[in-house]
Amino acid sequence: MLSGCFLSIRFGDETAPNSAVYKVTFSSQWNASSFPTNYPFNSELEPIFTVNHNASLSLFSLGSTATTGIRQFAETGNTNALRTEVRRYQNQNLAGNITELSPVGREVSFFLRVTQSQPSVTILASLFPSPDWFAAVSGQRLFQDEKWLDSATIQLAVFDAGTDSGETFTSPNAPEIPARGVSLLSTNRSDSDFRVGKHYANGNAVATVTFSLQ
Ligand SMILES: [Ca+2]
Repeated sequence: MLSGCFLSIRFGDETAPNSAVYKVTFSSQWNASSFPTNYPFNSELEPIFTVNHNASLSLFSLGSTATTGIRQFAETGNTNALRTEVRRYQNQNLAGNITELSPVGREVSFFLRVTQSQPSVTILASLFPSPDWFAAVSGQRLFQDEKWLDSATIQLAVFDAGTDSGETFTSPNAPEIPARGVSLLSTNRSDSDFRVGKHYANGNAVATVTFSLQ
Protein backbone atom coordinates (compact mmCIF):
# COMPACT_ATOMS: atom_id res chain seq x y z
CA MET A 1 0.00 0.00 0.00
CA LEU A 2 2.80 2.34 0.90
CA SER A 3 4.75 1.55 -2.23
CA GLY A 4 1.64 2.18 -4.36
CA CYS A 5 1.35 5.57 -2.74
CA PHE A 6 4.98 6.43 -3.50
CA LEU A 7 4.55 5.16 -7.04
CA SER A 8 1.67 7.50 -7.78
CA ILE A 9 3.61 10.49 -6.46
CA ARG A 10 6.55 9.59 -8.67
CA PHE A 11 4.30 9.32 -11.73
CA GLY A 12 2.99 12.80 -10.98
CA ASP A 13 6.50 14.19 -10.87
CA GLU A 14 7.43 12.51 -14.12
CA THR A 15 4.46 13.69 -16.11
CA ALA A 16 4.52 17.32 -15.01
CA PRO A 17 7.43 19.27 -13.53
CA ASN A 18 6.78 20.97 -10.23
CA SER A 19 7.31 24.41 -11.70
CA ALA A 20 6.90 26.07 -15.07
CA VAL A 21 7.95 29.36 -16.63
CA TYR A 22 5.46 31.40 -18.61
CA LYS A 23 5.94 34.38 -20.81
CA VAL A 24 3.21 36.81 -19.84
CA THR A 25 2.22 39.51 -22.30
CA PHE A 26 0.01 42.32 -21.08
CA SER A 27 -1.55 44.20 -23.93
CA SER A 28 -3.60 47.34 -23.33
CA GLN A 29 -6.58 48.01 -25.55
CA TRP A 30 -7.75 50.93 -23.48
CA ASN A 31 -7.58 53.57 -26.18
CA ALA A 32 -9.81 55.87 -28.16
CA SER A 33 -10.45 53.35 -30.94
CA SER A 34 -11.54 50.48 -28.66
CA PHE A 35 -13.40 52.88 -26.35
CA PRO A 36 -14.60 55.45 -28.89
CA THR A 37 -17.23 57.37 -26.97
CA ASN A 38 -15.70 58.55 -23.71
CA TYR A 39 -12.01 57.68 -23.60
CA PRO A 40 -10.53 59.98 -20.92
CA PHE A 41 -7.77 62.43 -21.63
CA ASN A 42 -4.36 61.63 -20.13
CA SER A 43 -5.38 58.10 -19.09
CA GLU A 44 -3.18 55.29 -17.83
CA LEU A 45 -3.60 51.59 -17.15
CA GLU A 46 -0.82 51.06 -14.65
CA PRO A 47 0.84 49.99 -12.50
CA ILE A 48 0.42 46.32 -13.27
CA PHE A 49 0.70 44.07 -10.22
CA THR A 50 1.15 40.31 -10.73
CA VAL A 51 1.46 37.46 -8.26
CA ASN A 52 1.06 33.69 -8.46
CA HIS A 53 -0.62 31.98 -5.56
CA ASN A 54 -2.36 28.96 -4.12
CA ALA A 55 -5.55 28.03 -5.98
CA SER A 56 -7.61 28.52 -2.81
CA LEU A 57 -6.52 32.14 -2.41
CA SER A 58 -8.18 35.23 -3.89
CA LEU A 59 -6.85 38.78 -3.56
CA PHE A 60 -10.42 40.05 -4.01
CA SER A 61 -13.87 38.52 -4.57
CA LEU A 62 -17.05 39.80 -6.16
CA GLY A 63 -19.44 40.98 -3.46
CA SER A 64 -16.81 41.06 -0.72
CA THR A 65 -15.35 44.23 0.77
CA ALA A 66 -12.02 45.13 -0.81
CA THR A 67 -8.93 44.80 1.36
CA THR A 68 -6.95 47.94 2.18
CA GLY A 69 -4.41 46.89 -0.44
CA ILE A 70 -7.03 46.57 -3.21
CA ARG A 71 -8.65 49.86 -2.14
CA GLN A 72 -5.39 51.82 -2.27
CA PHE A 73 -4.41 50.22 -5.55
CA ALA A 74 -7.78 50.95 -7.18
CA GLU A 75 -8.00 54.51 -5.87
CA THR A 76 -4.40 55.66 -6.29
CA GLY A 77 -2.28 52.96 -7.94
CA ASN A 78 -0.18 52.73 -4.77
CA THR A 79 0.95 49.13 -4.13
CA ASN A 80 2.39 49.43 -0.59
CA ALA A 81 -0.56 47.90 1.29
CA LEU A 82 -1.08 45.28 -1.41
CA ARG A 83 2.55 44.22 -1.11
CA THR A 84 2.17 43.93 2.68
CA GLU A 85 -0.89 41.71 2.25
CA VAL A 86 0.86 39.48 -0.27
CA ARG A 87 3.95 39.27 1.94
CA ARG A 88 1.72 37.76 4.63
CA TYR A 89 0.61 35.11 2.12
CA GLN A 90 4.21 34.52 1.08
CA ASN A 91 5.09 33.86 4.74
CA GLN A 92 2.35 31.19 4.79
CA ASN A 93 3.73 29.74 1.56
CA LEU A 94 0.50 30.67 -0.23
CA ALA A 95 1.97 33.17 -2.70
CA GLY A 96 4.99 33.36 -4.99
CA ASN A 97 6.87 36.34 -6.35
CA ILE A 98 5.41 39.74 -7.10
CA THR A 99 6.04 41.44 -10.42
CA GLU A 100 5.30 45.15 -10.63
CA LEU A 101 5.45 47.05 -13.90
CA SER A 102 4.58 50.55 -15.03
CA PRO A 103 4.78 50.21 -18.80
CA VAL A 104 4.98 53.22 -21.04
CA GLY A 105 3.79 51.55 -24.24
CA ARG A 106 0.72 49.51 -25.11
CA GLU A 107 2.32 46.12 -24.55
CA VAL A 108 4.71 44.65 -22.01
CA SER A 109 6.06 41.10 -21.55
CA PHE A 110 7.72 39.41 -18.61
CA PHE A 111 8.56 35.92 -17.40
CA LEU A 112 6.80 34.31 -14.47
CA ARG A 113 7.71 31.08 -12.65
CA VAL A 114 4.73 29.26 -11.17
CA THR A 115 4.62 26.09 -9.09
CA GLN A 116 2.07 23.31 -8.62
CA SER A 117 1.31 24.58 -5.11
CA GLN A 118 0.99 28.20 -6.36
CA PRO A 119 -0.45 27.62 -9.84
CA SER A 120 -2.91 30.54 -10.04
CA VAL A 121 -2.08 34.00 -11.29
CA THR A 122 -3.75 37.27 -10.42
CA ILE A 123 -2.96 40.37 -12.46
CA LEU A 124 -4.25 43.79 -11.45
CA ALA A 125 -4.01 47.08 -13.36
CA SER A 126 -5.13 50.43 -12.00
CA LEU A 127 -7.28 52.73 -14.15
CA PHE A 128 -6.29 56.38 -14.04
CA PRO A 129 -8.16 58.64 -13.84
CA SER A 130 -10.92 56.86 -11.91
CA PRO A 131 -12.54 56.89 -8.45
CA ASP A 132 -11.77 53.25 -7.52
CA TRP A 133 -11.68 51.24 -10.73
CA PHE A 134 -9.22 48.51 -11.60
CA ALA A 135 -8.83 45.85 -14.27
CA ALA A 136 -8.02 42.29 -13.30
CA VAL A 137 -7.70 38.64 -14.08
CA SER A 138 -8.26 36.85 -10.80
CA GLY A 139 -6.74 33.46 -10.07
CA GLN A 140 -6.11 32.19 -13.61
CA ARG A 141 -5.05 28.61 -13.04
CA LEU A 142 -2.13 27.47 -15.21
CA PHE A 143 -1.84 23.92 -13.83
CA GLN A 144 -4.98 21.93 -14.58
CA ASP A 145 -5.77 18.22 -14.88
CA GLU A 146 -2.21 17.32 -13.83
CA LYS A 147 -0.60 19.35 -16.57
CA TRP A 148 0.62 22.83 -17.40
CA LEU A 149 -1.47 24.77 -19.91
CA ASP A 150 0.39 25.48 -23.14
CA SER A 151 -1.18 28.89 -23.47
CA ALA A 152 -4.13 30.95 -22.37
CA THR A 153 -5.46 34.33 -23.40
CA ILE A 154 -7.61 36.20 -20.93
CA GLN A 155 -9.50 39.47 -21.27
CA LEU A 156 -9.33 41.70 -18.23
CA ALA A 157 -12.64 42.96 -16.90
CA VAL A 158 -12.90 46.26 -15.04
CA PHE A 159 -14.07 46.22 -11.42
CA ASP A 160 -15.38 48.84 -9.01
CA ALA A 161 -13.62 48.41 -5.66
CA GLY A 162 -16.71 49.72 -3.83
CA THR A 163 -14.66 52.13 -1.72
CA ASP A 164 -15.35 55.46 -3.48
CA SER A 165 -18.81 56.53 -4.66
CA GLY A 166 -17.56 58.77 -7.50
CA GLU A 167 -19.39 57.96 -10.75
CA THR A 168 -17.18 59.59 -13.37
CA PHE A 169 -13.52 59.28 -14.33
CA THR A 170 -12.61 62.53 -12.61
CA SER A 171 -15.09 62.58 -9.71
CA PRO A 172 -13.69 64.25 -6.57
CA ASN A 173 -12.67 61.92 -3.77
CA ALA A 174 -15.86 60.53 -2.14
CA PRO A 175 -15.17 57.64 0.26
CA GLU A 176 -17.93 55.03 0.33
CA ILE A 177 -18.71 54.42 4.01
CA PRO A 178 -19.33 51.66 4.70
CA ALA A 179 -17.61 50.19 1.66
CA ARG A 180 -19.70 48.18 -0.79
CA GLY A 181 -18.58 44.82 -2.16
CA VAL A 182 -16.34 44.64 -5.22
CA SER A 183 -18.41 44.55 -8.41
CA LEU A 184 -17.95 44.45 -12.16
CA LEU A 185 -18.04 48.04 -13.32
CA SER A 186 -21.11 49.57 -14.95
CA THR A 187 -20.94 53.31 -15.46
CA ASN A 188 -22.86 56.42 -16.36
CA ARG A 189 -22.89 56.62 -20.20
CA SER A 190 -22.38 60.38 -20.20
CA ASP A 191 -18.87 59.84 -18.87
CA SER A 192 -17.62 56.33 -19.56
CA ASP A 193 -18.36 53.18 -21.44
CA PHE A 194 -18.52 50.19 -19.11
CA ARG A 195 -21.21 47.59 -18.61
CA VAL A 196 -20.30 44.71 -16.30
CA GLY A 197 -16.62 45.34 -16.86
CA LYS A 198 -16.45 45.64 -20.67
CA HIS A 199 -17.39 48.27 -23.26
CA TYR A 200 -21.19 48.48 -23.24
CA ALA A 201 -21.58 48.46 -27.04
CA ASN A 202 -18.67 46.59 -28.60
CA GLY A 203 -17.75 44.30 -25.67
CA ASN A 204 -14.10 45.34 -25.78
CA ALA A 205 -11.90 44.71 -22.77
CA VAL A 206 -9.38 47.30 -21.57
CA ALA A 207 -6.56 44.75 -21.78
CA THR A 208 -5.66 41.20 -22.71
CA VAL A 209 -3.13 38.93 -21.03
CA THR A 210 -1.52 36.01 -22.81
CA PHE A 211 0.27 33.23 -20.92
CA SER A 212 2.64 31.12 -22.96
CA LEU A 213 4.50 28.13 -21.56
CA GLN A 214 8.27 28.37 -22.15
CA1 LIG B 1 -16.92 52.94 -6.76
